[in-house]
Amino acid sequence: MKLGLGLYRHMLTPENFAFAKQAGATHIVAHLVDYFRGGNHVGPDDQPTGTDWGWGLAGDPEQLWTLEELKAVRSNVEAAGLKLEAIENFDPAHWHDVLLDGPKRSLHIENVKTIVRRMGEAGIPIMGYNFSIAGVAGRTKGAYARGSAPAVGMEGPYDLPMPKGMAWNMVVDPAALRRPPVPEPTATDAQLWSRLQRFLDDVLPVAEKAGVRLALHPDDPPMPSIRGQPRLVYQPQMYQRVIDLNPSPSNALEFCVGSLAEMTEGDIYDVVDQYSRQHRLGYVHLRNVRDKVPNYKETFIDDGDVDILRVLAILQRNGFEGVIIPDHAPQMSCAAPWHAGMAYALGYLKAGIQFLPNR
Ligand SMILES: [Mn+2]
Repeated sequence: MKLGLGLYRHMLTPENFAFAKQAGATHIVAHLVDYFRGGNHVGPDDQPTGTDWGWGLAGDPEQLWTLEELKAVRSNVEAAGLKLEAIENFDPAHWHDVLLDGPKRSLHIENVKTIVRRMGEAGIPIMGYNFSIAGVAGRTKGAYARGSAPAVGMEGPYDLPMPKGMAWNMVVDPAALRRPPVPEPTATDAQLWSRLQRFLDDVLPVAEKAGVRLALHPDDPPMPSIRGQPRLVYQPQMYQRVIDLNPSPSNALEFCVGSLAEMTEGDIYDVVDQYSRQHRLGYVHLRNVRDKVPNYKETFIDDGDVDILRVLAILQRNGFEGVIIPDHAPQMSCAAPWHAGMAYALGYLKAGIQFLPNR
């Protein structure tokens, strides 16, 4: 098992790579989408939270990530003595009509295939993604964690209809901001699953050939619906359905223990055992949480409902050899709140991994 750190786009700097290395990480998971452009957030270094217009503006629909750009991220990571394990999340500007089944679907499927091919050529083995119409919406921020540390959580459902012009909690049509919101029609559960099935069937052959695994994140937050739109994986057993949709070895999971623990059904240790036994984990988000949707709160890694050391032991027993990253951490009171929170989580995980038997 290997330890990694996830970095947002604006954090992909030599200083942060050195920080990861110093904290004992060997791998990086890089976000290339700028979640903070034109949005209203508490602070640029924390998790994006945003407003009813989501996190802000999606990227340039005409400009896919280039091979040179992907190679540069990899070589910058390697220059710091680390490995680039994954890119996390497609830009909604590049694939929103795959999620919405809109008029640009064919073009957007080609966009995804192009990005996956380029990742293969750049030697980046995993693409983490979240197949969600409304995205990571409806979370609140407060002094929820130990010692009143700022953390993310949920304080009830979020049912305000999603307006047209948004996808995946970002604005994909900036003109929508200048007109009264018109609700995006509600998809059914069956439509959402059929969109995923078509996506996997279209893209997985390309991914296999490129040597890239697509790793699906469960819903964050895992509610049956957000903003009037259905969710895909909001109970643990729904992850099995994703695996069973397509037997390709490139059909993998971005296994988020925190989101899985926020779900109202299932025992988290059984869930970790069930999926790690099938060897379908791309990489693991490992964070702790207290309570369940719609009222859960993110916590320090040693302080929630989940025995993280027990999770590590199950992953080890089932032969998981991939990367775990802290995912999110509460902010700590000091000059570098995000970095302190991550250093704390990385140190805890590092010790946990070192303490495992037969490592
Ligand atoms: Mn996660």
